Amino acid sequence: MAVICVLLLTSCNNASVSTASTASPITTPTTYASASAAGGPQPGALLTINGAPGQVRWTATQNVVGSGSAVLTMSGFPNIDESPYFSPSQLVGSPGEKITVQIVNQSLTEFTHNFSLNSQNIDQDIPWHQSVNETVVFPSSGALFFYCKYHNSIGQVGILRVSPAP
Ligand SMILES: [Cu+2]
Repeated sequence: MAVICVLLLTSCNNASVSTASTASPITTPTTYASASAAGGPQPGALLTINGAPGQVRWTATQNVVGSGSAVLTMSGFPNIDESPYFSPSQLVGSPGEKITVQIVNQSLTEFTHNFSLNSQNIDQDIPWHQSVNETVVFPSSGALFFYCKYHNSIGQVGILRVSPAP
């Protein structure tokens, strides 16, 4: 039911939203993380990770090794005050691997979100119910953090990792 409502909202909204030059309407379906990896954090948990620009509101991890691309959605948990998150919250790739990430703002409420990755000079707003493609590069080791500069203090932080999930 929630998914149907969101899809209806999306199609209604697309008719009236002006298209920013760097953004395009959402074309991907709404998905919510519904299960965590075995033994991993529970979806919705706030993780404190050294070096991160805020706590990570955990959704899921996705292995993108060799895939060249990923879809990153930005929304909120309806049952946790719409706390903003990235889904998946962690992408696992090869050292130095370059991928194109489609970043989709499908918030239930009219929020502008943002994708920032300081070391790669990315600071990109994504208007409500629009999406943007960005090229990102995995680090040579360890992890890099991306975040929404408007909501990183309340958990909208994600991870590019070249080693297994925490
Ligand atoms: Cu945000």
